[in-house]
Amino acid sequence: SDPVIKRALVSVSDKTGIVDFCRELSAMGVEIFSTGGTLKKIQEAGIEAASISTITGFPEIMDGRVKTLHPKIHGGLLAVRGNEDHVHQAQENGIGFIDMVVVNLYPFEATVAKPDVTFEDAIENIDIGGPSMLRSAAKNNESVTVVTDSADYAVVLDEMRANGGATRRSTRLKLARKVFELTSRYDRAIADYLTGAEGGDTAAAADGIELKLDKELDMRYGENPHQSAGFYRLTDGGSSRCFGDYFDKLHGKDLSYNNMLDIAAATGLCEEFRDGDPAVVIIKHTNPCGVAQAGSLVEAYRKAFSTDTQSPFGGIIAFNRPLDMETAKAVDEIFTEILIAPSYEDGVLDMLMKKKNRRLVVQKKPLPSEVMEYKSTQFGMLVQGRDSKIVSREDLKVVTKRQPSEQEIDDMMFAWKIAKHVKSNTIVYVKNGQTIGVGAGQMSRIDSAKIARSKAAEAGLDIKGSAVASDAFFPFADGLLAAAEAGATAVIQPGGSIRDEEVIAAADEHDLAMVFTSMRHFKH
Ligand code: 93A
Repeated sequence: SDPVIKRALVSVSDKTGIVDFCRELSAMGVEIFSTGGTLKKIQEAGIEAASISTITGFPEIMDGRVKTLHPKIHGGLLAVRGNEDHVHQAQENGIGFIDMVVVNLYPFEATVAKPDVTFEDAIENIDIGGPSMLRSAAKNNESVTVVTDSADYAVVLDEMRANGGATRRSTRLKLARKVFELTSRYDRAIADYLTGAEGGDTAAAADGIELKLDKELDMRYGENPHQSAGFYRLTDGGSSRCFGDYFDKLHGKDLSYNNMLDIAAATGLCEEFRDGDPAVVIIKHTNPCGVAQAGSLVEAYRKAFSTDTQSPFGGIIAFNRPLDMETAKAVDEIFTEILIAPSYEDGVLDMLMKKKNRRLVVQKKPLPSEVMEYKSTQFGMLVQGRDSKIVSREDLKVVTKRQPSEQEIDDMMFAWKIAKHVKSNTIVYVKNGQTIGVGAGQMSRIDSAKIARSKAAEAGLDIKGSAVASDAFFPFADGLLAAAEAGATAVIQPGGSIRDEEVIAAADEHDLAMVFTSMRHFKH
């Protein structure tokens, strides 16, 4: 028969209706045990109740992180009443049965929905003891009644009154099912929040989050003078970021809207070379017009600049090393809008500050890699995780008869890192750690390839023996044949076209070495 409820454990964050419920339980002779805040509330209402500590013999410790996690609680909930061994062990260990659990959880979802929630705050609101009691009670639903929804208080009371102080089996089962539905939702919310905090599964993490924008910088205008604009600190879920967190502007006029986009493009690409040799990235209208890596910063600058000696005027340059005097003097030969470096060596700032309009920026720390990216349209907002992945040498799959040489692999890897940061369609030629030609943002891949090739010719750079990267697969052999004809000997591309076989055959025919990355890098 249904067990009469004699002892109840009550621990609720949402205290709605709890006083009335406990008053009725108490009137039916149920002994009530409770945690800190809940106990206070029901005792203040004049209802007889005892602290959980009278059961556990333990105080609430670690700021309440451990209050009900104790064998005297879980033994009392989980013991199978009809099992002699269980009953015997309970007696031996001074464990009294608990027949009812009334628990609702720390408001995790409400907490992380707050725009200014901190990560610590979110973590503290992960309830451990509550779900544990709910699960123990729900597992032992044959004997234990578990109530987690204040909407069920009245139903449970009615049933107890009609049933000699006991609930019915069907009700206990239904209540147990409710528990596991709640705890799985609860855990899902935690996992989603943590994914958001690490920037992973964006589709799940972005749902329901609130974005908060706080003006950080005024801007004279937007992309064009007739558009108003500003720069804002962005807070999304658990993370928050603004320009000043990562950069200091040491000199020059206010940064403009377009400057911000170019700084993002320059530093985003430069970070691909954070750990390697000295590297220089020259950006114009968010696309790289020259990138190089060399034994010294000045050499890297000269190589990057030689890719295209026209476009860098009014461009943005990022360095992966402290800016030294020799490089600074080379840079000073032309007008540059913005220089971005991790620091400036002695005397360099003074020299560079002579040009009033040139902005000098320090990047204080690496940019966050796993943040969500937002792009607004007139009809809503797109959200995606960052394209933070880059293939490693080990990921490259050689698909041609000819294996690439070490130099070709180096150049293909270098070209691939750059291609990721160029607007699609992208074709990048690279030789000896230097861009030879960049074709960006064309509607057809063939046109990007033509532009890359003609840029190389214009700059008088030898494209023969270069590596070429394509941000997405070559749909036909023609693009590849054009690259071979231009003089490329190695090709890096995602692969995955239905005509891959044709493309590979063409590569073999021209003695190219080609690798597939199985990852594309569209950039719109
Ligand atoms: O921090 S906990 O995970 N550790 C526990 O041992 C514990 N026991 C109950 N949270 C715990 N609770 C939760 O405390 C309950 O789930 C309930 O939400 C809350 C009620 O606390 P109070 O009675 O102090 O307001």
